[in-house]
Amino acid sequence: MSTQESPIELVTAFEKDVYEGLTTFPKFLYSKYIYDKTGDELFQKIMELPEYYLTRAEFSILKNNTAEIADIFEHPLGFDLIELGAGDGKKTRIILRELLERSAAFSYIPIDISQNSLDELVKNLKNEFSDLKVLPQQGMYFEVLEKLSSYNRRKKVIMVLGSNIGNLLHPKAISFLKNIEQSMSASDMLFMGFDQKKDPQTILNAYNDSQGVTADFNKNLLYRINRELDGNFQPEKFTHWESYDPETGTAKSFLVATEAMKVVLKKIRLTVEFEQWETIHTEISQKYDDNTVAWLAEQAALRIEKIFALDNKGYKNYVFKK
Ligand code: AVI
Repeated sequence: MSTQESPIELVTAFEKDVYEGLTTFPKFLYSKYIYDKTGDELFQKIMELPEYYLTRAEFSILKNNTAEIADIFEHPLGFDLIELGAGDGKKTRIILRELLERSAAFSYIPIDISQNSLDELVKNLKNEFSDLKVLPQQGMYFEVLEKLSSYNRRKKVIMVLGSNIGNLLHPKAISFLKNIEQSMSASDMLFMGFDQKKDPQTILNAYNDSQGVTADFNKNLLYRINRELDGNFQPEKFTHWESYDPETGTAKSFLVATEAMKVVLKKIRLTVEFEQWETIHTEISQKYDDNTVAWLAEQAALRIEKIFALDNKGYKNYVFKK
């Protein structure tokens, strides 16, 4: 149950989405809103956790196949390496170093919604690689991709690491891939990481770590609503809950109200009522197998050209062309 005391105009996308999510049954919030400054920092911590195998698995794949990946990326007329959701670029550095050592003609174009993370990334890269041409682009993936495709520049290699696509339900993942496909020409390629189905317990542990960092990350949604929408959520009254369905490969995160309560979001004049054990669904982290990735690719008119994997890592990087 929720009430809005008097109509108020919802201005930002955050306000609209929070309003919609908390007035719908069952309640939900979009995981993209976890990533403010605090959320970014918590995600950095997650990537260091012993249980969060994804980052290390992808790092090993890039490390063990660096030369072959660089061969696939390179083009005699040069190319643009465009990374969507660049983050801290820790894994990308492996490829950048190899390309620079080969004196490959390329520019690195990291795209991120957060100007802060871009500034930080560029500063660090400039320190480490003085010869690297970095052309950061702040914005939403799709807008920036559209802009880049209209330049009609040289070969584009689009990179999406970290199984970021897994935070999208299949229909949205397909639109994401379709959008990328539309920005590609025949010589362009897409290099993307997909976390794979594996022992269900390993997946549950990765999203419910023993130090509670993932719980804090999930609850950052409530802290952010408190900060930005003048809310009075008591995050300690919510439990972080993870589920994994080994049939569909979908890991789901929830925040569960441990008691009945009323929460007021003053800025959007909304009162939200929770019953005891009512849920807010906050995130999906989809796990894949080759058939599912092939199906997604087909839906987006892409074809798989090559798969990079390491034994027992349960993670794969795919090269797609159109
Ligand atoms: C960014 N994304 C791919 C992470 C994932 O694995 O779904 C976000 C995350 N959520 C909880 N832990 C990490």
